[in-house]
Amino acid sequence: MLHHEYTRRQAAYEELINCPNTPTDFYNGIYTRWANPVLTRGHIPPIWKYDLNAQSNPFFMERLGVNSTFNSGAILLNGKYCLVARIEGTDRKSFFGVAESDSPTEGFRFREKPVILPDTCPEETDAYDMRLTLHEDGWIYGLFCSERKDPENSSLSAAIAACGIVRTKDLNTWERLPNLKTLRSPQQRNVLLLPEFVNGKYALYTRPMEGFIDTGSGGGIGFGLCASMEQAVIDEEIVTSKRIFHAVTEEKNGAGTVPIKTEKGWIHIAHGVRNTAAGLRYVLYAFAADLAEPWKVTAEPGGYLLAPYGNERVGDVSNVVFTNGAIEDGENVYIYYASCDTRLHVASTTKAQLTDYVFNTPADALRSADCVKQRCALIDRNLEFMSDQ
Ligand code: M1P
Repeated sequence: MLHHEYTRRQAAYEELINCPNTPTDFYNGIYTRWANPVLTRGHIPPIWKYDLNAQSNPFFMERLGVNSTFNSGAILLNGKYCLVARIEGTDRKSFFGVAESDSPTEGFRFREKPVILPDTCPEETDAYDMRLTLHEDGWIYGLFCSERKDPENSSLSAAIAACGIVRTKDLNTWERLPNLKTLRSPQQRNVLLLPEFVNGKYALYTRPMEGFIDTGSGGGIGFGLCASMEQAVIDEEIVTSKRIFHAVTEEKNGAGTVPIKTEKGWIHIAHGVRNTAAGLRYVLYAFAADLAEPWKVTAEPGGYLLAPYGNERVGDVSNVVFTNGAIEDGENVYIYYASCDTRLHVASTTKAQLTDYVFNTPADALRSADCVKQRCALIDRNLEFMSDQ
């Protein structure tokens, strides 16, 4: 017999999914923040967690709990806004689920079952943070972090991060390809594929790392070319957006959304990390890369684009915002960002706003004295302008 509690749980789930979203009054002129998260653990269908049978589950317990739904790849497919979310079970293992909606800001519902990736990598313990690229070769590629125990290190928490690669046409059937090999970097996370060939090759943004958490001598976001995605090998990685002392990227940074193509360049929304007395603080920042030579940064505004705000500050890994997916729909851009490795939000903007932000926001002046000069120059221009009115 179906457990009577199921009806209540299912009704609460439907109510959450059908809850309309509204823009908040947060203002910076760059993007609109939306009030409700687009994905939370409440968006997981009850059938994924409970045994519905009253006989085998008399207390209607969660048999396979879900802790969080966050860092999502994003793509517009057949008119649907699709998110390939990182879902973390209460057992700490992450897996992927496709949630889709007719709207970019609300109504996301997971497909019937989680994503089943071909299990070709027996040493892989965890898989997370997929970045989806609709490439001009016709495939949708998913690049994600494939994590395993470091067999050479006796510490129980020593892990190795590599870039796993899958491809699909429909987000239902997935082909697994061999992991990316970067000949000069022992570990990789936050790798993404540009949608277009560069010099006839696949172009990837990487994040050279010496350790699992610390990037060590890795100077920032890397860029490399490879001839094939079926045996993806990158020999040389050029550092693009660099880590900078006393900037939002001082501790580390990493590519985020698939770059947004504009007339003036590829616009990246990446993450930057700094250390604080309260631990690492993750924010989003933006930069532009040259269209023809996408390893060259052509503009990088100072400071962050988006930082944890209000309730976004608190969660499993507090003081973190992170993105690995945005959707372009004509002129509109929807940035899906997670807070505190716990839930997923959306911010909406336009290509024109992002272009203006990236190319007309002053670069980091790097020193307090110069930052004060920068700000006084703005005030002086405003005073002069207002006196002319
Ligand atoms: O916990 C914050 C983020 O930490 C990692 O990002 P990075 O490799 O830049 O440190 C990732 O594990 C990411 O999933 C997570 O959100």
